[in-house]
Amino acid sequence: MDRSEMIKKLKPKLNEKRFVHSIGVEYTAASLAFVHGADVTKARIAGLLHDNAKCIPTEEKLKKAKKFGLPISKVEKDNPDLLHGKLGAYFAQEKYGIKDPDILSAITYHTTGHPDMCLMDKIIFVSDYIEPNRKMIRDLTEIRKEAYEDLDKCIIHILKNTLEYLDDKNAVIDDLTRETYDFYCKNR
Ligand code: DGI
Ligand code: FE
Ligand code: FE
Repeated sequence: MDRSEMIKKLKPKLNEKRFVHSIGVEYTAASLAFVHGADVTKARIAGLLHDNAKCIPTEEKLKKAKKFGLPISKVEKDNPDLLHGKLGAYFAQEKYGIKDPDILSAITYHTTGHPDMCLMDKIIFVSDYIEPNRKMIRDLTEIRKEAYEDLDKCIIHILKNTLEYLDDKNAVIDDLTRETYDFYCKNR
């Protein structure tokens, strides 16, 4: 499937803001792939498709994940929006014909990250946070700079701020989010 076909399929699944964000992640992922030596074409596809399941209503996410036999943790059951990565990877495979494991993994883990990410996982995780249409959040200028200079430092910074943000909101923190943070702090 070429890019214009993917866009034709993707656009009606998203609202305007989410579509604009997805294009932003596509190009940000391409620029990070230039700098860090990853496959630019794969980075663009993963970026474009990463949130393809984001706009499915919350309870529908849970229903669909069950229907497709995807693994669902307790935290995901209680916060089904967290499932949009796993569901997105499922649809990438089934609806967009993506077979590449790097692309599917990057989509799966883009919200929480996971310990010991491969380069493509890191690029999508970071692009999602720094793309130009994101509203300015704390440290974003510095985090954007780190993305091009020191990817692991950037990941730690993003996770630190996300954990603080979730803590302030008293949101339940997914095990993977904390495990990812601990892993990258330990491995510096
Ligand atoms: O889908 P996007 O908005 O582009 O970005 P995303 O996939 O990173 O999702 C961001 C949301 O996910 C944000 O509201 C914070 C939330 N989130 C990230 N990690 C966790 C989390 N929510 C909970 N409850 N637990 C987490 O560990
Ligand atoms: Fe997302
Ligand atoms: Fe996103």
